[in-house]
Amino acid sequence: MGNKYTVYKSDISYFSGKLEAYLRYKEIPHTLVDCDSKVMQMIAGKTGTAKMPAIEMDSGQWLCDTTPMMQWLEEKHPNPPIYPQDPALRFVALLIEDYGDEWLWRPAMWWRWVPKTSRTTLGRRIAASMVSKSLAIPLGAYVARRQLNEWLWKDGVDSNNSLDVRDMFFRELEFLEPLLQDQQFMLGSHPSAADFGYFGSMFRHFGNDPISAEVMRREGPNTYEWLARMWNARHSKLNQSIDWVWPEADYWKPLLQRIAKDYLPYLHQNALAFSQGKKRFDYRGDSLAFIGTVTTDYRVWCRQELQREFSQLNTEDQQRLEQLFTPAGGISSLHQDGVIDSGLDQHFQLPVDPQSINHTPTLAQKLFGQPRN
Ligand SMILES: N[C@@H](CCC(=O)N[C@@H](CS)C(=O)NCC(=O)O)C(=O)O
Repeated sequence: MGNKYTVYKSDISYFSGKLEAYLRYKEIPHTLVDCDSKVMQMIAGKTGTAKMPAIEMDSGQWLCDTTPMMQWLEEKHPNPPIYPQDPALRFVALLIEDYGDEWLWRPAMWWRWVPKTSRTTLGRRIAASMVSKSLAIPLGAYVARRQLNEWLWKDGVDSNNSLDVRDMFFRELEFLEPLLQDQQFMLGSHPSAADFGYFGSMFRHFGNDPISAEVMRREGPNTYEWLARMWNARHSKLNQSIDWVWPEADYWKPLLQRIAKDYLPYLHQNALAFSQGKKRFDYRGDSLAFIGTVTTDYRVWCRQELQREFSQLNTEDQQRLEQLFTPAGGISSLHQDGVIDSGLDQHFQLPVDPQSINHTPTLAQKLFGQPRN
């Protein structure tokens, strides 16, 4: 009998690493297919977007975008759950997953594309896998330039904040080290959505790319060990009963603060810019500013999802969350200006039926891809 899921991925892709670790942990049978540019076009035709990872199912339906994908898969393969049963802790897990996915993207791009050794290596590797080995050198230079511009220089990173973006990685290691020295996984004895959210950047970027991997080995040995633990985690090898831990230990403070004072304000400012029809906006947070950063509809949807989750909690659980975050600056930015609709609810309804997709890529998309996560 064939496998039920065909996973289109790349071994240097942030979100492919996240999804693959999830499937491995849950021991969900799947077949892996490496993406090249033809496969990417095929995915775009089936799902509407040239993005990986994507899953094709025997039914002919597709799954895309790792956060909704994992929620969908959890319904089909519920044991063991990656979302804690405690509704307030489930919210924390989802919030951290989102933070890992979206907030760590920028420093991951910095460490891959700014240091020259990394830029050259990764540019060639992508060009070779996407197009052809014989074109790796010239095309690699083009790929590197595209990534540098698209994700950094044209997205709010400049000479004023470039080193702050670099240092976001160090701040993460400072937070993760005591936590991962203390426990096996971020929220306790088993991997949760929070671990998978962090895994994308940590495994396929920071722990993989030539310069940042060395930094991690030196400055973040517990994090380095956790990467291997996550990659090799199989639920059948772990204890049946799960011990989840409420994130109140002192070492959580830096992350809770960044979420309260940087990430949630970013989501709010992005959503506000979206509602005003602005293609770019000046993000100003507690420790960072991104002037002229690109407004993304996907992150408006992420915020809407978090608001939806929060609104479904009972008053007591909402209060527990408010109390957890109060010393870190509070979560009022999650609620500020209410729900701003991304209009993407329908788009993220899974599974995707390719019959319903009418994808006609522009010439620019055909030539240069579709860079937006
Ligand atoms: N929100 C999506 C993001 C997927 C994504 O951004 N994938 C990147 C690779 S890690 C991609 O395919 N980018 C295509 C491009 O840059 O053209 C998810 O969670 O899967």
